[in-house]
Amino acid sequence: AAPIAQPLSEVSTDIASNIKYHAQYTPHFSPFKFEPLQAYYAATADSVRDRLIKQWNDTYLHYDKVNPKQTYYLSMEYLQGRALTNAIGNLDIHNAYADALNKLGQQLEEVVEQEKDAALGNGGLGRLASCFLDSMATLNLPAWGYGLRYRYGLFKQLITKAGQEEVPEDWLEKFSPWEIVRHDVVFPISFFGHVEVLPSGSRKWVGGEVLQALAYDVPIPGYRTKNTNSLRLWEAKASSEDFNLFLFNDGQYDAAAQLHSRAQQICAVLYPGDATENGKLLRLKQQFFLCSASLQDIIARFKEREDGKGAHQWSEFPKKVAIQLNDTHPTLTIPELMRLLMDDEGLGWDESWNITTRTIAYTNHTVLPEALEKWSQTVMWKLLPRHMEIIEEIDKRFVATIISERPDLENKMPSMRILDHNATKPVVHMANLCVVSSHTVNGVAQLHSDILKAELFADYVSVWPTKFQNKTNGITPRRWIRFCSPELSHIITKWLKTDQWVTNLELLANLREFADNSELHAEWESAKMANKQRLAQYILRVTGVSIDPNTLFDIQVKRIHEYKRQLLNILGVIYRYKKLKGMSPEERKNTTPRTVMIGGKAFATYTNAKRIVKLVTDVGDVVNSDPDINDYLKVVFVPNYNVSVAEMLIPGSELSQHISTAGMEASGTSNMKFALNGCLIIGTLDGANVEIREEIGEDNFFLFGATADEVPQLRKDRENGLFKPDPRFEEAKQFIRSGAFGTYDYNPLLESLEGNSGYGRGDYFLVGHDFPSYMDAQARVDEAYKDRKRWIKMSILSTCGSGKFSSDRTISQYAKEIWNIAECRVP
Ligand code: 26R
Repeated sequence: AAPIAQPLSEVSTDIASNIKYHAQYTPHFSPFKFEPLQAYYAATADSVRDRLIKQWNDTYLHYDKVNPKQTYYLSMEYLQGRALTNAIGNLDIHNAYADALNKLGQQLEEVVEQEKDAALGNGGLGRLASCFLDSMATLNLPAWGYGLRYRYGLFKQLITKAGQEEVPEDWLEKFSPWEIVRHDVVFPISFFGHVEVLPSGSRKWVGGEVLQALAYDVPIPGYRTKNTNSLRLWEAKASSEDFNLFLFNDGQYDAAAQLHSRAQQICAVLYPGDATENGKLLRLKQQFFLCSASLQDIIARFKEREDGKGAHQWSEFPKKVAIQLNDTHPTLTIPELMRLLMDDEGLGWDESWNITTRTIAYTNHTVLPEALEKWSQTVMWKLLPRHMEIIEEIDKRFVATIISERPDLENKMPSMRILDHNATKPVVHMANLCVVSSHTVNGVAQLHSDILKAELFADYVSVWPTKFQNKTNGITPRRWIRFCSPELSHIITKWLKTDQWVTNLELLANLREFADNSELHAEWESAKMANKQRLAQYILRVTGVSIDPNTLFDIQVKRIHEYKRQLLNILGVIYRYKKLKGMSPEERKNTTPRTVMIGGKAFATYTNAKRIVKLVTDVGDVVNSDPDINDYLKVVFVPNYNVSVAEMLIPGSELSQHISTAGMEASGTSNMKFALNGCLIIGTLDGANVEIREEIGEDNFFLFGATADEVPQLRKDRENGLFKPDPRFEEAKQFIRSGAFGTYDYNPLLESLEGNSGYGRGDYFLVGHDFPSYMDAQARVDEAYKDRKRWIKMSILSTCGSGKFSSDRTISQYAKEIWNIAECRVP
């Protein structure tokens, strides 16, 4: 029977005393130097953790008893952000915690701010993994995440006079209250060594360097359900036997602890720079560490659940285990599973191959050639000799099968096979290994999946026509509207007369019937205004720039990359500035005042991306201090864009830019977050934009630019000298050259837009081609914004059309169409 609901005041009194208990008996800070907010953050988190641990144990026991098929999501990245608001929101105890903290003289909002973001990811791929975890738990799916516990996640971005500077972001400085170290979950991980042939003829990988993988579990609560899944993060350690006491006592401290320091390197940083051979080796070690530890854990659990006495049937494995590879980063799962089955469990090749291919599925997240992983065979032979043998065998058998069954494809073999011998440097094509060894391969938006089938994987499609699927990305509506914009959420709930939309996002469509209702308009506008004011205060605090909430808030936030075309955005701003300068004060009054915000991190060694950051800040300095223009245009670079900053920016946005060169952005996911929050999109027909536009209606989307199928011809035309630049484009570039934004050398950036071809030249990303249609679309934005009623209606319709983009929908499709797993609800 359901327990009788306790009144809020009683619950919050219990919580308050629980928080006080933790402040006293789980102290993380000296009681003599009591720092209230840190202390309260820790105590509050510890008290939430008690509830999570209870649910999490119940969930584990339930899965153990039912023994359902379970999914394991393997990812080198998770961009979790903060956990507190999400945890109390999902546990449905937000108000009680706010109340309890009040009783203790604290503000929940302030306590929440004390938590550092867990930024164990770079961008879209990592944040997608985190949204998926939320949906898997919410849908009561037996599905866990596996990843690495990086000591330092994504760097912190400082903006100085010189542009972007990177410093380590110490998310574990004070410890994380959300992780639970599992001293009972440890597996050995080997590197290097050699392969021995045993008298039986079977092969064994021996010797080398052996480290230990230690598990840290982060509980992942579902929304309003008991199911609480795990994100298991591995940390690398050396064992005490590897500590040489003799050397240490001899004063040779470094030598004494050599393996300990090597172990520390493995999880030291997210994505170690791979420009050097050392860096490449470390990244490969990280990848193998994740794959090997996770597989040993999965296999141990499979054996345990099957009967625990060694009577398990290996043929059952694919019926109990689904493994999803988040891009090619965990590809080594494939040869490692083969090795464990053959060398440790004694199965033959065919049986092992059958199990492996029925277990593993692969998601592709990019078609950019520079992001397709290729590992040097030499490095792989050294680090993982047995795995290279297995990869060679997979390659050999694949080639043999194709030659015998599809002789027509013989001339395609060089691009289809896994090993590339022709290159001066022989490499392993990880994507090819994934395609050959997985039962299913998917792209992340319809257009992207179509491009995979038509281009990157076209030859495989003719061999395995049913292997390729689409799973359009999604985002969790809990974090990305319910918790980050309570104002808008309450309005939605009020008009829909239910809060079911939080787990059934398609219900948002029912708001359409009120799209013209003036009462809703007034409420909608005031919620948006409150969010804009909150954002303005934040911008003032972190940049010192004061922005006016009555202007159009125009935002582009994402990793800085030439294909994402922040350069197009800022060139448009520069042109707008120049036009405003040339207007009379009267003429200016007829323009739509805008605040343009751009944010995102540039990879530390990506020079052109850093130049773009510098250009945006320089333009901002000039425009914001120009008294003629100030009221009509401001330009802000938002520093250190991360999940928490996104939670502040997105609810306060009115226009957001998703303007990549068509065909290059696999999906995009922030586009979904903005649209859900009633923000209009200016964008190209790229990635998920295509589907967003379909859902919210073409009238509510500011479209411009070349389409993906036009791009190759446009590039050819350009090479043949057929490109005629628009005078507005020339004017904007000339304005930079004139020194209007300072003396920094922008020539390399400008040169990338000039010429007809060549590396870093020839405008590969078609900024010049799309510039005129972009400016036209911006003019349509200005017009639409002047008509308040029309704009608010469009904003409401954006939210109404966002139902498809819940990660609950995405994950349900993975569960049904790829994993073949079902709900396993904790009673
Ligand atoms: C191997 C290394 C060079 C590397 C390449 C690329 C490491 C990390 C990446 C990240 C890429 C794969 C990524 O984040 N892709 C993004 O995935 C999102 C989720 O599917 C998409 O929305 C987004 O369009 C895509 O760029």
